Amino acid sequence: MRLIIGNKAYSSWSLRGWLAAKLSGLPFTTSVVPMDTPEWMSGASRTEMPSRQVPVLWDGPLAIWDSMAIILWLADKGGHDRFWPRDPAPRALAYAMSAEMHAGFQPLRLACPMNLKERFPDFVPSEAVIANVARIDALWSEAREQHGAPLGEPFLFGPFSAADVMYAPVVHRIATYGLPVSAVSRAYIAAMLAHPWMQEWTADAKAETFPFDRYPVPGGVPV
Ligand SMILES: N[C@@H](CCC(=O)N[C@@H](CS)C(=O)NCC(=O)O)C(=O)O
Repeated sequence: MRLIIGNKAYSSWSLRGWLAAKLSGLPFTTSVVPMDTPEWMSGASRTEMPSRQVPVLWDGPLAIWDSMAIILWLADKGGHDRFWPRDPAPRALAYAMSAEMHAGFQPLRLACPMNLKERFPDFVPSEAVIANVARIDALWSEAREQHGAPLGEPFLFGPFSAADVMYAPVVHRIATYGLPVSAVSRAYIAAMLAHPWMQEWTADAKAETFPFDRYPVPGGVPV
């Protein structure tokens, strides 16, 4: 399989696709297509992207685009239990909160783009961003307290799962913009940032040299 992604420093949906591929345990190669180059803007570098977006997974002749479809495909192929909790109560919550992330939280996504090259120590969140973060904090706390912590593992539902894949860029956003969350969520963020796949992605992101200024948030400090 071949996964096509955008800039690791900035493409939050690409991070989800890549983490899903890692979680599948299946062999895959990764092609990074730099975003916002003249080739990207003209579409010349996006001929293998049916929706003209990243991520796209090519499995032989089949294209699977969109992070949620990639999770579904890889869970079919790599084993459902690798991706989702088996018991009904945690599985219901994992499905619902992953879908809520995939479809929502626009204020947070617009105001706080994923950026692995900078931090924003003086960032002042709007009320809408605070409300998004409070909702995410409540979801994370429910997952951790009712399902993750009792299993003795640090991720939302215990072992690293598709729900962690879906929220991974939010972990970065909260850390990058210093957004306020509970102690339970802070511990979850620390566990996520220490995960070897997150560390591998971040190291690659920091080494990227592609020019990119789509998200000009003021006050950035290089990290
Ligand atoms: N719903 C899609 C969203 C994918 C998406 O918005 N990808 C962005 C990059 S993070 C993209 O390719 N945008 C097209 C563009 O920048 O022109 C998914 O879940 O994968």
